[in-house]
Amino acid sequence: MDVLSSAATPVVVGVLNVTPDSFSDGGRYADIDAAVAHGVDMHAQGAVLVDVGGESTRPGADRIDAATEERRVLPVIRELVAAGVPVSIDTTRADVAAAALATGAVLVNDVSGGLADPEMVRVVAAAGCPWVLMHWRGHSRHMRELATYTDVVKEVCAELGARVDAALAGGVAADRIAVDPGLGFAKTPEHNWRLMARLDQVVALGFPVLVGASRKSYLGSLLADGHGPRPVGEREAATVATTMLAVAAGVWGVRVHDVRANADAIAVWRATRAHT
Ligand code: PMM
Repeated sequence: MDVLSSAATPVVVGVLNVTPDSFSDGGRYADIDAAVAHGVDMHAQGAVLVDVGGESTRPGADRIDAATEERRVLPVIRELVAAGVPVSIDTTRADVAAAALATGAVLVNDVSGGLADPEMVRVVAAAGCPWVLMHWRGHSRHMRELATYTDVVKEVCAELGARVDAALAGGVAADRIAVDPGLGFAKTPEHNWRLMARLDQVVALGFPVLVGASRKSYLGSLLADGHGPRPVGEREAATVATTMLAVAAGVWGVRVHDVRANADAIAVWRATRAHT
C-alpha cells in the first residue's frame, strides 16, 4: 500500500519549490529553514505529500546542473522526513530521484514522464515507488514552440499512454503509476482549457490522475484586467475552482500551493458526495 492506493482520495499534494526562480513562489523557500517550516505547515493543513522541487520549470527557464539540484532539495527532504512529513521529489533526473529516494522521499514526480532521462525508469522500477508521469514535450526553454496539437485531449492521452507503456516495459508495476496532463507545459491557454474540460478522458486512461493548475498563467490571463494578467498571488479563488472541477472529473489529486484552501474545497465536495 502507498499513497496512490491507500489515501482517501482526492488528495492534496503541496508544492514546495526550493528554487530562486519558480513562477509562483520563486525565492520564497530558497532558505532551508523556511522551506522545511512551510512543508511542515502544508502537511499539517492536509497535504498527503509535500512535493519538493529544485529546478524551475517555468516556460523559458534555463536548466541547472544535477549537483545544484541535489544541493537544493536533499537537505530539505532530509529534514521534512525527520519531521514525519511524506515527501515526493519533483525532478526529471534519475540521479536526483535516486538520491531523494535514498533520503526518504516516497514518490517520484517526473514532469517529463520519463522522457528527459532514460535512466529514470530503472531507478523507479528498482525502488518500487510510485511514479507520476506528466505529459511533456520538451524542456522549458523550448516548450512554447512545442504547443501544437490538432486535438489536444486525444494527443495528450495518446502520449501519456505511450509513457505508461514505456514504464510498464521497463518493469514498473501498473499500480505504481499515476498520470498528469501537464497543464501549462507545451500548452497554450486554449489547450489548458480543453484539457480541463475533458479531464474525464485523462481519468479514463485508468490510472490515478494528478492535476497541477495551481496559480498557472492561464488563470492569470483569464482574470486579466487593464493592468495585465492577475498577479500570481491573487489566483487562489480560480485555483480552488479548478480543484472542484478536477475532483468532479474523478482525479486522484491536485498539486497546489495553498493547501488549506484546496483541502477545504475538497472537504465540501466529500461532504456533498456523502449526502447524495
Ligand atoms: N507543474 C509544475 C511543476 N511540477 N508536477 C506535476 N505533476 N504537475 C504539474 O502540473 C507541475 C509539476 C510547475 O508549477 P510550479 O512552478 O507551481 O511548481
